[in-house]
Amino acid sequence: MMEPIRVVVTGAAGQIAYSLLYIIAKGDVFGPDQPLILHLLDIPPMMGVLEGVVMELADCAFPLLKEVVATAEPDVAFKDVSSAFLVGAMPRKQGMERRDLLAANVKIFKVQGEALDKNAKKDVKVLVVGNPANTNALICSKYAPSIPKQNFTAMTRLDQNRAQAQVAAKLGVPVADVSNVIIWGNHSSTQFPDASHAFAYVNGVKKSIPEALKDDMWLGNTFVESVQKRGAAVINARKMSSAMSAAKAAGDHMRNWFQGTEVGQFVSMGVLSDGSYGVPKDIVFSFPVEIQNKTWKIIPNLAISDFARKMLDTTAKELEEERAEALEII
Ligand code: NAX
Repeated sequence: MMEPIRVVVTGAAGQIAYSLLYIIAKGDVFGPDQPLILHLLDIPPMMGVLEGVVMELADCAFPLLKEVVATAEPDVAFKDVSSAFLVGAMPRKQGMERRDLLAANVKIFKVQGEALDKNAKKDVKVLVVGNPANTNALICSKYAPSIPKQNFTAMTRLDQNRAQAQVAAKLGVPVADVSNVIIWGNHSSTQFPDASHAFAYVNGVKKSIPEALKDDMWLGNTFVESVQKRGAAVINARKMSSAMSAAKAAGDHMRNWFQGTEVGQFVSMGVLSDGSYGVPKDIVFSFPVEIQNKTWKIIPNLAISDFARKMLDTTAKELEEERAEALEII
């Protein structure tokens, strides 16, 4: 039997965590043989709700789940963890300015960065889901100097999954037959969903997406906009933000990080920019990556059209502005 690993989920009493904890505890992320100790962090007023979540986890009788630690103390929550899902964040309230939201979250991710630095394993893999996810990940890493910067990532996998589903629907093929759709940039409405390097199996034949679609207008207009606005569409319909799909995406992101990507497959992750594709350094930007031995690598040398260049520059500029605001607040 393998030794259990400790995994923390923050915002553990919230709606994304409610679906995510199930996926993790069932073994879908770290594998069917990896025992787990789950650490659940939320804020003091949510401890009653969290107790209910702990009861439900017990009632699921997951064979892999060895222990659950529920707490409002970051130092307890991050102790010896190998993997961290940072889902908890301050939600936008009515009348709240974007800057107020950023200010509240920058403070949360500063505290959590410090707690990770002090308590977590040095090879901890951190996924930030809570918004603004890219900038929160950057701030978190800055306050955890003893942990490699590459270990801090932000989630754009939900956007990737949404984009892949939309391409599959347009082509009339199963979603599993579409690969390598890319999300570039920020997890915000400036993100650039890009299917120009993606491919699909259509009637058993591998085709590039632009070739299979024969409709450049759709890829450059409707597709980009509908992926950018998908979150808002879900809120309109459900009166709540995406939760089940966000949890599934967080699980996909961490599973690929721990277990690798398939040969020729790339996935999108917000990672610290090294200047690839002319993107400024020192922002957490979503790039296509491949992963082996728990190490991601940006896919090099993809052709960037003039249209793509413009889109990359716009989303990078937004991230630079967010970084400037965040650093000013701190
Ligand atoms: P909920 O409001 O249901 O849950 C958030 C939970 O976080 C609450 O229980 C709250 O008490 C807790 N929390 C707040 N501050 C905390 C702190 N300092 N430490 C620990 N816990 C804290 O939100 P939910 O729908 O679960 O969404 C969580 C976050 O994910 C939001 O910031 C949301 O904007 C973001 N999302 C990010 C996505 C992405 O693709 N990156 C997509 C889905 C989602 O919108």
